[in-house]
Amino acid sequence: MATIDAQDLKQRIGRFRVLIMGRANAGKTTILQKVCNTTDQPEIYDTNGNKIDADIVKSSIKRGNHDITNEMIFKSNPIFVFHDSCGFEAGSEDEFENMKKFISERGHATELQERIHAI
Ligand SMILES: Nc1nc2c(ncn2[C@@H]2O[C@H](COP(=O)(O)OP(=O)(O)OP(=O)(O)O)[C@@H](O)[C@H]2O)c(=O)[nH]1
Ligand SMILES: [Mg+2]
Repeated sequence: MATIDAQDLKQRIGRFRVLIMGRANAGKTTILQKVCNTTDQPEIYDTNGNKIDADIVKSSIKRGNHDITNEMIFKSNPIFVFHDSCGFEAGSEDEFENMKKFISERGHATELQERIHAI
């Protein structure tokens, strides 16, 4: 069996992109903090790389406008890029459709950097 050197893979991929899904308050952010070995809150960026005020995101989650395309990054470990999907349990069809669209687009993205590597 061929082995892939983790360092080579890291070089090729550049950023390892992960989608995390789970109901509100499930412990998603906590798991991501553990993965990145940090207790920091993540920084959030839109698809154009513009930083988003975390308070704005929080209030928009409450309004149900959470954007799956936003990127969450922990400063201590910027190789991991996280996408947070939440809100299906509230019965939001839109959230669910957005998630499916996101996965089908990013699962096949030709740019390795854009592609989702794990869910
Ligand atoms: N007992 C216990 N509590 C946990 C565990 N993981 C997280 N928590 C707690 O559960 C609460 C929610 O954790 P978060 O990581 O913020 O959950 P989340 O899924 O990101 O929440 P939202 O972003 O609001 O949907 C926090 O108070 C955590 O400290 C766990 O494994 N066991
Ligand atoms: Mg969270």
